[in-house]
Amino acid sequence: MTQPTILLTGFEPFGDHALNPSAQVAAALAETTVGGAVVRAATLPVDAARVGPLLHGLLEETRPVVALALGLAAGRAALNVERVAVNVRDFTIADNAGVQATGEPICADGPDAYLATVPVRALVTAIRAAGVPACLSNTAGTYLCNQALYMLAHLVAGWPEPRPRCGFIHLPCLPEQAAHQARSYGDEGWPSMSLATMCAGVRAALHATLEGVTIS
Ligand code: PCA
Repeated sequence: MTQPTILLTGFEPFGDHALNPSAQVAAALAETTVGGAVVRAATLPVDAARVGPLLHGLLEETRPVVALALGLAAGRAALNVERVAVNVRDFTIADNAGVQATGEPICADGPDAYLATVPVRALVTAIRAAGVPACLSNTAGTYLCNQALYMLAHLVAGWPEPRPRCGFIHLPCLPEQAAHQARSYGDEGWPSMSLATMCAGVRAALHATLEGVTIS
C-alpha cells in the first residue's frame, strides 16, 4: 500500500516582498507526516500563465487526498481560511512575469466560482484550538492566490470520487518582513506571526481536513 499524500504549496516572493512565508511553511512541513499522510511540498511562481499547468502536473504526480495552497496576505493578523475562489483575474500589481490582468476570467469555460472543499469552519476551529489565531475569509482576492484555489478546484472537478479536498489559507507576514517594511505600513508595520506558529496552524488545518477522509 502506498502512503497517501497531501499536496501543500506556497508561493515565491512577489511585489515589494523579499520573503514569502507561504513557501517557508510549505518547505518546513515537506516530507512530514500528518494523520498518516505524507506532505509533498512545492513552491509556485507568482506567474498567472504558469500556475495552472504547474498545479496540474503536481496533482497528477502526487494524486493527493488533500491539496492545500498557501499564500501571503500582508496586513492580516490571523490565518485566513478561504471559502471561495472566483473566476476573475484582476491584478493591482503585475505578476512576476510582468503580466497585469484586468478583469478577465481565469478559465473562459469555467464556472463563476468554486467553493473550497476542505471543511472551512472546522479548519478555523482546529487552528484556534492549536493556539493560533484564525478566521474564515470570504474573498481570496483576484490575484494569484485566488487563481490557485480556483485552478485546484477546477482541475479536480472532472476526477472520479473520491476527489482531493481542496483549500487555501492566507498567511500573515513574518516578523522579519514586518520589521523591514514598517515604514510602508504606518509606524507599527504589518501584523506578523512567527514561522513556527504558522506551521502549527497549518498542521492543525491539515489534521482537521483529514478527519472524515478515508485513507486506503
Ligand atoms: N499572495 C498573493 C499571490 C502570492 C501570494 O503569496 C495573493 O494573495 O494573491
